[in-house]
Amino acid sequence: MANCSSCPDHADCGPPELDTRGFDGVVALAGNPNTGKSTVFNALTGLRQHTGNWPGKTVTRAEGGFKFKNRRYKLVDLPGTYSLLSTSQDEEIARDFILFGQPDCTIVVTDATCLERNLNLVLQVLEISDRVVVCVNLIDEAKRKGIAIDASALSDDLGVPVVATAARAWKGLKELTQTVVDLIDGKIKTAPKRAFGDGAFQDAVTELIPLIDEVAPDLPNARWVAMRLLDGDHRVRQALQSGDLARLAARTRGPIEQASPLIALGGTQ
Ligand SMILES: Nc1nc2c(ncn2[C@@H]2O[C@H](COP(=O)(O)OP(=O)(O)OP(=O)(O)O)[C@@H](O)[C@H]2O)c(=O)[nH]1
Ligand SMILES: [Mg+2]
Repeated sequence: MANCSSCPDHADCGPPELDTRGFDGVVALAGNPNTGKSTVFNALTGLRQHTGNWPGKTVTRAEGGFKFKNRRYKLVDLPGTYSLLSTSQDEEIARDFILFGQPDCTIVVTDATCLERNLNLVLQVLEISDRVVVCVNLIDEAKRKGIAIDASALSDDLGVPVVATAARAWKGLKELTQTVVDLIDGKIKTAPKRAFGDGAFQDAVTELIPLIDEVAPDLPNARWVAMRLLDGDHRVRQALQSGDLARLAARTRGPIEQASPLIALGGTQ
């Protein structure tokens, strides 16, 4: 939006680059389309947001800040996606930000009325990051439909905290924020559920990781790259071979998300 500069928080927020000065942490909001990400974003930021495009892309990025117990966190609204694996710009942006932008926490907003479908994305995010909180939103709508969600059992299954919310009515948002902050502070430990595959797959992943580490020593998640290579992801392979993945991994958070290298490299858009 062109009128960012008139916002009272402008000096503290400042797009287009992700400027984290003055913030105690960065929180990303991911989720399938229409699950209430923007509703959560607006509630937490009090509608104070800066929007611009993701650098080099036509996809809108909304950033805002929220305060919790005298600390300030930057909140980044990622594009709504069903997956992090395909070739769409939105999926690449979300994936690159979670992987290379290394937010201190990623909230995956899910729809309680069709949770199973949403868990596909949750599991993919868990492959990439262990700093994840699952927000089961639209819990009011689920109740209306006779669907009960056992957040505690789901949390045990996923290995990360799960918080039920009805964001439009502001229900559960304080617990969500507290959980995010506790996770950032290390008071909550996670053990994300990850796909292990069969023995041969595991052996291949184990064999690949040190080779990837050699080529791109600072990669935040070589295991994920190994899995993508085994899955035949040609853009990841090209990015690794060309050295772009290594260059990307070596950068700091700010400049990292100025490019979405796996898109830039891949050709298919
Ligand atoms: N009943 C109910 N409706 C909600 C809740 N949260 C959001 N909504 C509604 O769900 C719709 C989608 O919400 P958004 O916040 O726009 O969802 P989004 O994930 O940002 O959607 P995209 O950006 O299009 O992917 C809106 O009509 C919201 O008012 C909730 O907890 N309960
Ligand atoms: Mg939205």
